Amino acid sequence: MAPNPLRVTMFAQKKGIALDIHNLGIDDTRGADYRAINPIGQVPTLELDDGTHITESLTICQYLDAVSGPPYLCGDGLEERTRIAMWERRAELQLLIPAVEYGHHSHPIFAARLTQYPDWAASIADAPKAFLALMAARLSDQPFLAGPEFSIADITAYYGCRFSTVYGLYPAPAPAIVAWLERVDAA
Ligand SMILES: N[C@@H](CCC(=O)N[C@@H](CS)C(=O)NCC(=O)O)C(=O)O
Repeated sequence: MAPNPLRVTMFAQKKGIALDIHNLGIDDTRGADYRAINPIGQVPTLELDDGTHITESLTICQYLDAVSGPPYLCGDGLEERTRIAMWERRAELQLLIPAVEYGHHSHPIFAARLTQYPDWAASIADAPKAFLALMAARLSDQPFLAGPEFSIADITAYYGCRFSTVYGLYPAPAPAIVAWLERVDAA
């Protein structure tokens, strides 16, 4: 259900990589057992066959991309990698994080889990819509966020868009965004 594990799950699916997925409950990440694996207490974590743990969703995706074959969703070659990294970072900072943080600081489901600051939520409420407007303009003359190829930038933006909708920040998606969501689903 959480956006960062969903990013990794979609990335693996699109690459055709089978992961053995263990879903954790919302309180499991706070336990000592999980903290021994990821001291930050967040999901996702990738466990390799040799017991190595890799955390941070983007890092996990970059690892999966590097150890699997093409198409390389983090890019192939300097120009493509740089362009995709730029748009992925923009999508994370301008869209996914504001949408998720808005939810954390406004939705009742998180009230018992963290100290909510509604003013903070209100101050970032317009960011996702602004980035999605920029995206809609870009997507009117190219198929995917970073350019002609489907990439990790689309996956990050996809969940930013979905969670913006869930939290009521983007109730009426632009036609170019609706068409792009369908392209991402089909990629
Ligand atoms: N930078 C981390 C962020 C991970 C993150 O925020 N995970 C959330 C779920 S989407 C989480 O574990 N929240 C539980 C908590 O913070 O206690 C990543 O991309 O892997």
